[in-house]
Amino acid sequence: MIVRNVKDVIGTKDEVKTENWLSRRVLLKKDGMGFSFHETVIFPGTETHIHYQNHLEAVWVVEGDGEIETIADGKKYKLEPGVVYALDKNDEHWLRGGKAPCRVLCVFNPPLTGLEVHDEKGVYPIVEDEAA
Ligand code: 9YT
Repeated sequence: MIVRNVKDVIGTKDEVKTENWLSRRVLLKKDGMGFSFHETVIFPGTETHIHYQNHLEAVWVVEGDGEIETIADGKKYKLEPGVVYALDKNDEHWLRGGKAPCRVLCVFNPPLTGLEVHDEKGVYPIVEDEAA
């Protein structure tokens, strides 16, 4: 059995920070679960273009606020605690931080190795090596 505390990920290579968000990757591909599991904080007032062409992601909002807008149809969805969204069609979207830091729990299938940061098209590449 694997038992971890997110506190032990903070400040390690598995805490990935960008200008718009930070991601604490608590379970990764190397853990053999078939998915990865992260705590992500989206910073207030930020806007991130995301298009996970190689991954499915589900997101559970636990704190703060924000918005997503699906690019294909321009629909906007308010993010607040309790909201869950699933990018079941690899949906391209804008992710916007609100007034308070938005803390979410995310699952990725296939699992991230831990190295991934969005490229200029908002995509995470498939990483084949086991460097994580
Ligand atoms: C909600 C979302 O996709 N935020 C970007 C970071 C991502 N969740 C990650 O890499 O953990």
